[in-house]
Amino acid sequence: TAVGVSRPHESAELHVLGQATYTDDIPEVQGTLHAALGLSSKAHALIENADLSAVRAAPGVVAVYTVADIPGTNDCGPIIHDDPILADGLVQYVGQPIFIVVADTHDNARRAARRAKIDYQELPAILTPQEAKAAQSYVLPPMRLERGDAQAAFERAPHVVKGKLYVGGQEQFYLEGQIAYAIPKENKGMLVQCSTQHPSEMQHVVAHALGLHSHHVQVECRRMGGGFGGKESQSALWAAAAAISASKTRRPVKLRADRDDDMMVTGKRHCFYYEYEVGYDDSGKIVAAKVDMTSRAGFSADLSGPVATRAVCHFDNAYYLSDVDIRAACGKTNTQSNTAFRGFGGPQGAIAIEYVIDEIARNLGRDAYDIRRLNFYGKTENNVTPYGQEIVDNIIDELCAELEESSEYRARRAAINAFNSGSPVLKKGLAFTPVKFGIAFNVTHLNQAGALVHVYVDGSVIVNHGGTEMGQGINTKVMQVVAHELGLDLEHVRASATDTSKVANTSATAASTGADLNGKAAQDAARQIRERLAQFAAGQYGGEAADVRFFGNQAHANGHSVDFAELVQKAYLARVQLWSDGFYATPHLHWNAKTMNGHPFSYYAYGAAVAEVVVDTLTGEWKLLRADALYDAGQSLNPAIDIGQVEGAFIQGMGWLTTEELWWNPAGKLMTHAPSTYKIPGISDCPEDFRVRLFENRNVEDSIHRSKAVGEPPLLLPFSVFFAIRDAVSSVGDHKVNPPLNAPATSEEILRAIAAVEAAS
Ligand code: MTE
Ligand code: LUZ
Ligand code: MOS
Repeated sequence: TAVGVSRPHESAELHVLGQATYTDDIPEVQGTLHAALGLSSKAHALIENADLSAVRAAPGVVAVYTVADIPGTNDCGPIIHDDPILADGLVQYVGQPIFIVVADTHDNARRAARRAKIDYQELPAILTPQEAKAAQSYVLPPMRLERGDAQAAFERAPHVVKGKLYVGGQEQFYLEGQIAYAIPKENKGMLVQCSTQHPSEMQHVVAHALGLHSHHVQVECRRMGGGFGGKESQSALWAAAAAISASKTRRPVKLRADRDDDMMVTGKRHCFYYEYEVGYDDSGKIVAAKVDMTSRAGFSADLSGPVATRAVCHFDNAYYLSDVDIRAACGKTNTQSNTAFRGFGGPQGAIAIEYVIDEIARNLGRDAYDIRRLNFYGKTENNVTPYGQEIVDNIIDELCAELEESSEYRARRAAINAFNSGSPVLKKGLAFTPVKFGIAFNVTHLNQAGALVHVYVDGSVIVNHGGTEMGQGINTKVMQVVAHELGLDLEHVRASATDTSKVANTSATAASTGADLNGKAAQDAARQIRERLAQFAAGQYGGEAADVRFFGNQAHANGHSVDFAELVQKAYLARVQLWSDGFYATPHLHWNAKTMNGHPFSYYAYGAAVAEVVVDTLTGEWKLLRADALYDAGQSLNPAIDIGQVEGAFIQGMGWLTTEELWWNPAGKLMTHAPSTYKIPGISDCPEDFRVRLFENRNVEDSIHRSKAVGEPPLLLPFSVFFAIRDAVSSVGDHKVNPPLNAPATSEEILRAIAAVEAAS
């Protein structure tokens, strides 16, 4: 069997040999030009005059384009069309593209872009979610989900905890930056090779920008060097700018962002500001919850609406909240337009309730893990989410029990208490946090996928599907599914680049659904070919088509075993169709956006983690000593890849909550726009003792081979690191004071929290 077994990533060897082709590695067509973007230096201003003569006169410059040169629509926004490709008289953040310069080389284009002389008339700028909330400045109408009667429940609640929290954003920091290479083709055609999670959206945006139809535009992506959500919608600007330039010059044009431009121009994970109020009883059971979240959406809507919806639908995390009032608003700010990032609002929703539970535990003098368990969803009662979905696959108790034991949580808690009582400067902390994550696009119609499987006459197989490879291993998994369906070893199957001319109208590879959706679509295609071959084999060897089996690179029919390649050869001569399309649409999904009620998720993925840290209370430095993570991948299609996903997400989420700090200066310029000032985790930040395992489970939903998605949910596992740090800080005050710790918990933030605890003790 090809599924359910660990297989190396299909490109692993190419990756390590440096032979995997990324967009910038594609051999350039003769005559290729290079573009760069001219960016706004003001956060909010009217452009009074743009003098681009020095740009035009710069060495190597071939052309300069502004909004007036766009043949079609000046828009690269998904869903809501409020994202100009080039600023049209108004700039709304520092870094907003104003013009495109096309030159003979990449360096000449970048040097020329800096020569612009632009006069601005500055306008007042809003930079933070708090300011946006105060000014009621939103990119979309605020949303609200209510269940029960939170107000009445508060009046009955024996205790109430109330507070504010700020959780910062995060740069995707894909290793391969944004890039697009546009090549004009005959008869208005345009080929765009780009690094994108969403080739179909790039096709639509480019077609509109050029005033063409979708059939004029072909978008291809072999692979990305990471996307992490940052190339779901925001690869569009680069694709459009390259295509506009190629269309005007009638020459191939490549636009490759350098890291600083990439970080200045593109959106990131939304930071969130919360005001919360939660009522609980003497045992620590939550009886009422109210939260008001405001995200920093940036200057336009982009995907902020669905991100906020997912935040609302993950505020419960793994907990039954009977009476709730959950509000979310997308603050319009004069900053980059924030976008998808692994978890897509889910982490931002769930961390708020975890923060509150942490406080309830401290207020009651109890272990936070015990308060968490007390509030878990039930199996047959207390099992309906605030948005009305019944949870039918709850395994959080079993999963946590297993991790509690394997991590030796209780014994280590006692050991840490003993250590801390004898250690005045170094303080250890421990935390156990659970995850429940809903799987499906919360926008129902996006839950569809297509695939195309070709069996060639020599018996080799190629699969093309609508998903994109960003390192997560979707191609490997889809190849495994196809190989399994046809009874072949994996090396007989190859995956081709994602291409809008092969599978049409695809969804973004996002919401962790890539393998779920495209795996099912590819299975559907392969199944049809297998059924035709079975029919043919039954005709050749007798017996029923339904009894023909495919395994071991052979077909087994009525006592005969025939090599797959031989059967294929014969079937071809008999004019049997040896290729097929396939399609899949996730069943049972519905959602009412007005009432925020329905069945938005196909199933839930679960997990839990335990983290142990040591904090130096004099410097704020800390270290993750040990992390244990247990994740429910259902019947994993490929355990090795899934464990890699959990490890990567854990470290990435840890970076978000600890060291990765985005900082805008008072004029609204992002100052942390390079790795010199923006600290992502390095290998030395990974715990020496890192124990990641998959929980034995089977999806109750009919997912592809009963597996579960893995891409995003493990990003929530390092909540355990954040709360372990908070635990260590809280030991400074004998766990009697709730440390006011915002994220990221940088060393400075940790020192501030320690000072606050000391002052209150
Ligand atoms: N893993 C790698 N190596 N690189 C990535 O860019 N993106 C993540 C996750 N894992 C990403 C990754 C995100 S944001 C998503 S939504 C999923 O992969 C998408 O892929 P899948 O749906 O096929 O799991
Ligand atoms: N919903 C979601 C979405 O849950 N995840 C996504 O990545 C997404 N992208 C676009 C629209 N809705
Ligand atoms: Mo992932 S944030 O859904 O691309």
